[in-house]
Amino acid sequence: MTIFPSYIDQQGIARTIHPGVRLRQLLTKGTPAKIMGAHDGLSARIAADAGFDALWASGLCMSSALGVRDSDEASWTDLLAVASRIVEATPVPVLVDGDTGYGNFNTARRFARHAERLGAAGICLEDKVFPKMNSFVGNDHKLASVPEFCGKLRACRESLRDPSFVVVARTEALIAGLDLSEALHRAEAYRQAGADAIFIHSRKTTVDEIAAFMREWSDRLPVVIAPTTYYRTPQQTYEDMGIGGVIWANQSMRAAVTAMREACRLMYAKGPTALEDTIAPLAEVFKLLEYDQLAKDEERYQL
Ligand code: SPV
Ligand code: MG
Repeated sequence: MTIFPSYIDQQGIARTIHPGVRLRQLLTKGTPAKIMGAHDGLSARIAADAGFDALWASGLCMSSALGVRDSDEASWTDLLAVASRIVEATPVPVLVDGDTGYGNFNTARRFARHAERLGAAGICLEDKVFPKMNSFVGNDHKLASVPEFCGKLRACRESLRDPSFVVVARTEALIAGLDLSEALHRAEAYRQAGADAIFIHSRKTTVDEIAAFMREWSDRLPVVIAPTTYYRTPQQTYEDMGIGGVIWANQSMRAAVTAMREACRLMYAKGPTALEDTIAPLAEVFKLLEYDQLAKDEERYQL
């Protein structure tokens, strides 16, 4: 993985022109990057405020926020509109979930170019066939052929203008019930096709198959994971395994579902007094969205 030029400021923060450069640094810094799922501008702000290194514009969570299923029901323009709000909300680099690339190499590369233009740090494409289904739903996860998916990756790489824009190749081999050797074979083919990092996905409740993958993979390219089902794994384990980034893909959206459901239940049953003390005061919302900065800017610019 190539690191592009940048400088480190006095706080030790890498300042770069393109967010792709920052994401590359995060994935190669030696401790796993902490990457939080976001589904809109507000969840992006909250995650960045909490200190996360990067954001995952999650297909599942953006679809859920749009009220549709994570099975390519939302169009890619729908999803990129949301991703652009996520990018705009914070200075933190955003990795956009590109699902399968919405068809063939041609739709995938248009998606990649649009994501690049809206200021994302990178995209992640997965080796399933369109339309895909969320990896945790059912057992019918058909994979694209290796040559077909490599063609998609090469088409993206060759149509992107910014060489620092990150292309993550995600293999769903383990999700599809295939074995470790197939996952490794695919990851190596995707590396040779120009991927900058590999996302190895698993829905086991332990980290074992990821650990087995990492032992064989070594450090050929940075690896990202999403421990949705094996969340109990101690954080140190990921570092010991040499993981580049841990994506907490959907916890924020699920937290929002629980909170909104409970608020609606209480409002309906008892009225607003039942929850006023437990919900964020408007002052907190205004602080989060920097209303005070707008007031200062008005003094400066609204003459
Ligand atoms: C997503 O967040 O949309 C993902 C990760 O692709 S997962 O839902 O874990 O498959
Ligand atoms: Mg997804």
